[in-house]
Amino acid sequence: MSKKYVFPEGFWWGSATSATQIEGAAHEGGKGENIWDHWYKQEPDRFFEQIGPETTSDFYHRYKEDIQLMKEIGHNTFRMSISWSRLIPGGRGKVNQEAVDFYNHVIDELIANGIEPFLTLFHFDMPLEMQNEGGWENREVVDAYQHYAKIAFELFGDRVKKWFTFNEPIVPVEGGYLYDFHYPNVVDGKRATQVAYNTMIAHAKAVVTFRECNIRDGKIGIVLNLTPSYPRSQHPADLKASRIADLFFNRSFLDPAVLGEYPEELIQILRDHHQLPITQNGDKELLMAGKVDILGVNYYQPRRVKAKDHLPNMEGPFMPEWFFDLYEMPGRKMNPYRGWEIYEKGIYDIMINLKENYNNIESFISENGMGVQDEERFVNNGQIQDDYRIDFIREHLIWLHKAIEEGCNARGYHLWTLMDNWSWMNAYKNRYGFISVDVNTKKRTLKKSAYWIKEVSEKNGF
Ligand code: BGP
Repeated sequence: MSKKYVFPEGFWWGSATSATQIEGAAHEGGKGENIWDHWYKQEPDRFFEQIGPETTSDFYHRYKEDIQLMKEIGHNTFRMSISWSRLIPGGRGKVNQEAVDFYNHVIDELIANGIEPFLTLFHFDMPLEMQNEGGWENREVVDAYQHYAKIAFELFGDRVKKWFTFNEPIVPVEGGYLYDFHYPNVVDGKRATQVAYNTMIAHAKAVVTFRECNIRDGKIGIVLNLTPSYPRSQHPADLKASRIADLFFNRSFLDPAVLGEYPEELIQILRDHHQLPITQNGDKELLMAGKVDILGVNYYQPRRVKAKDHLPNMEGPFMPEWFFDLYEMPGRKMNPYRGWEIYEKGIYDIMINLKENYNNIESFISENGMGVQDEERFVNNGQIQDDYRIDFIREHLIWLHKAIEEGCNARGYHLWTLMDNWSWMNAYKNRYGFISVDVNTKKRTLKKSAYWIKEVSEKNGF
C-alpha cells in the first residue's frame, strides 16, 4: 500500500493572488493608475499578445462567484493583495471609499464562507505618482507606504489577522532596476541596492506600525520567493559561487526579515564594489524591530550555479552575476513554458534551512505552481485534464510533509493561483489556476486539479 500523507490539523489549504493580476476594473471604482497601467500604455508591445491589466480576471465584479468556487474546492484560507492605488489613489491623501467598500465586501464574503483572508499590502503595483517621485529610491515614498499600511490595518484589522507587508520584494528590484522586466526599466546596480534596502525599511516601518495598532490575534509577515542555491560541484570555487548567489537572492531579504540584520558578507561585497545604499541613523534598530511573526515562502525553482567561466565586464553595470554563472544541470526536469526547472526537493531544503538557521519561524508555502501554455489542448469533456499540475502539487507536498515530520514549522500550502490570471509581461500566456478563465468571456471552469485539491483539503492529505 502506498504511504498516506496526512497534514497537521488546521493546515491551510488555499491559493494566492494579487490585485493587479485579478481585479481588473483598472479604471473603475476611483482607482488611481499604477506602474502597470502606465507601462502598458507606454509600451503595449512588451506584453504577451499586447494584453494589459485593464480587465484581467474581473474579480472586482465577480468576487462573489469566485469565493463560492474557493469554497467548493475546499479552501480554508486565501491570500490576496490590496491595491494601494485603488485604496489611496495617487499613493497619499484621501482614502477612496469605493475601494474600502470593495475590500470590505470581499473580506466579509470570505469570512462568511469559512475562508480566512490573508492580505498582502504590496504586490509589485506601485502607484504611478509614487514611482514618479522616485519609487522606493525615495524615503518619502517609504513614509507614504507606512501611512497606507496604517490605514489598511485600521480599516480591515478587525477581521484580517494575517498580514504581509510585501510579496517577493526582490522582484521589483530585479525587474525594475537590474534585468528590465518591470517599470521603470532602469539597469543600475547601485540604484537596485537602494531600492532593495528602502523596501526593507518600508517593511520594518509597517511592522512597527502594525504592532502599535494592537490587532488582536494579528500576525505580521512578509512573503519571499526563496530560490535555494545549488553548486555544480563541491569544488571550492563552485561552493563560493553558490554561497554568493544565496546572499544576493535569498539572504538579502530573508536575513533582515527574520533575523533583523543583513549578512556581513553581503555588506562586504557591496562595499568592495561601491554599491552600498544610503542609510539613516536609527535604521539598524528599525530593521531589528521589523522582524516578522510569520514567513510566506514562494517556491518555484532552484538556482543552480557554478564558478564563472569568464571575467565579468567591469565597465558594464554591476550585477550579481559578476560572482557566478548559472548552471544547467544535465538531466534537470523543466517546465518548458516558463523556462523554470522543477525540483520538488527544493521545498524541503528551504524548510530545513528555516528550521536550522532561522529559528524555525512559523511559515507556509504561500506560492508554488506551474504555468502551462495552451491548456485548451488538454480539454476533455469540457474540462482541462491538468494531471501534470496534480503531479506537480503532489510531489511538492510529499517533500513538504517530510519537512513537517522532521519538525519544520510549515502551516499551509497555497497554490499560485486560484484561477488563471494576468501574469505581468506574460499576460495570459501561461495558465496557473485550479480554475480556467476564458480571456474573452471571463467564464470560469474548474480544472481536474480543482477536484483533486478539494479532496486533499477535505481529507487534510492524500
Ligand atoms: C510570482 C509572483 C506572482 C506570479 C507568479 C508566476 O513570482 O508572486 O505574481 O505571477 O510568480 O510567475 P509569472 O507570472 O511570471 O509566470
